[in-house]
Amino acid sequence: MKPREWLPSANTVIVYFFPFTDEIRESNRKVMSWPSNEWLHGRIDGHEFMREFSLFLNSRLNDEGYKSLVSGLDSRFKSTGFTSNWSERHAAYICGLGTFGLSKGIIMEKGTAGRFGSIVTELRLKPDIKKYNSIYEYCINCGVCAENCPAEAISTEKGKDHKRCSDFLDIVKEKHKPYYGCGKCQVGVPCENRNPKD
Ligand code: B12
Ligand code: SF4
Ligand code: SF4
Repeated sequence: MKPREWLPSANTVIVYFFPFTDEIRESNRKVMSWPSNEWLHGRIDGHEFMREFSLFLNSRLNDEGYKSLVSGLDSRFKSTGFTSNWSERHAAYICGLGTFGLSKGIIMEKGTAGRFGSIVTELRLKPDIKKYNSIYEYCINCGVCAENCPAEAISTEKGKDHKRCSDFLDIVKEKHKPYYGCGKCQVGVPCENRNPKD
C-alpha cells in the first residue's frame, strides 16, 4: 500500500533508523554460526523500544493536529511469510536513507545493522535529498554477507533466498523462543556500520 492508501491526507513519510550499538554488533561477530544473546535482545526488545518510540512520536503529531499513523502498527498491516503491505525498506530508499545491498538489507551512512520505523503524516516536511541514483548504489558487491550466512541463503549470482533465511530463523526460535534473529549478513561486513562506498 502506498502512503495515501494508508492516510488519504498524507503529505510526508518519516523514516528513521536505529543502528545497533557497538556492543550488540561486536557480540554477534564472535561466533558466526549462531546469534549472540545481545543480538537476539536487540532484535526483539530493541524492536519493542522502536514500537514505543513510534507510538510516542505518532501521538505527539496527532496531538499537534496532524493526522498521522504508524503503518507497521496499523490494524490494516499484514505480514504474511516473505512479504507485507508496508515495506520499511522501500520507504527508507525513497526517503533518502540509503540503497539496497546484496543481502537485501538497506545500507545507509550508518551501515545496515539496526531496525527501521516509519510514520505517515499530514505534517508537511522538507524532503531529504537522495544522494544516490540507483537501487544498489551503496553495495560494493564484495560477497562477505554471502560468506557469513550460516544458512547459505545469499549468493552473488542469485541474491537472497528468503525461504532459507526464514527456515534458519525458525530453528533459532525453537531454541530461544520468544527470541529469534541471526543478522550474520549485517556484521563483520564492510557495510556493517558505514557506507562502504565512502
Ligand atoms: C517478512 C520480513 C522478513 C522475512 C524475509 C522476507 C523479505 N522480503 O525480506 C524473513 C523472516 C526471512 C526476514 C529476515 C530478516 N529480516 Co526482516 N522483515 C520482514 C518484513 C516484516 C517485511 C518485508 C517486506 O515488507 N517485504 C515486502 C516487499 C515488497 O518489500 P521488501 O522485502 O522490503 O523489498 C524486496 C523487493 O521489493 C525487492 N526489490 C527491491 N528493490 C527492488 C526494485 C525492483 C525494480 C524490483 C523488481 C524488486 C525490488 O527486493 C527487496 C528485498 O528483498 C520487514 C518489515 C517491513 N514491514 O518492511 C522486515 C525487515 C526487512 N527485516 C529486517 C531485518 C533486520 C531482518 C533480519 C536481519 C533479521 C535479524 N535481525 O536477525 C533477517 C535477514 C534480513 C535480510 N538479509 O534481508 C529489517 C531490515 C533492516 C535493513 N537494514 O534493511 C526490516 C526492515 C525490519 C525493520 N523494521 O527494521 N525478514
Ligand atoms: S557485505 Fe558487501 S555484498 Fe553484502 S550487502 Fe554489504 S557491501 Fe553488499
Ligand atoms: S539473517 Fe542470517 S540466515 Fe538470514 S540472510 Fe542474514 S545471515 Fe543468512
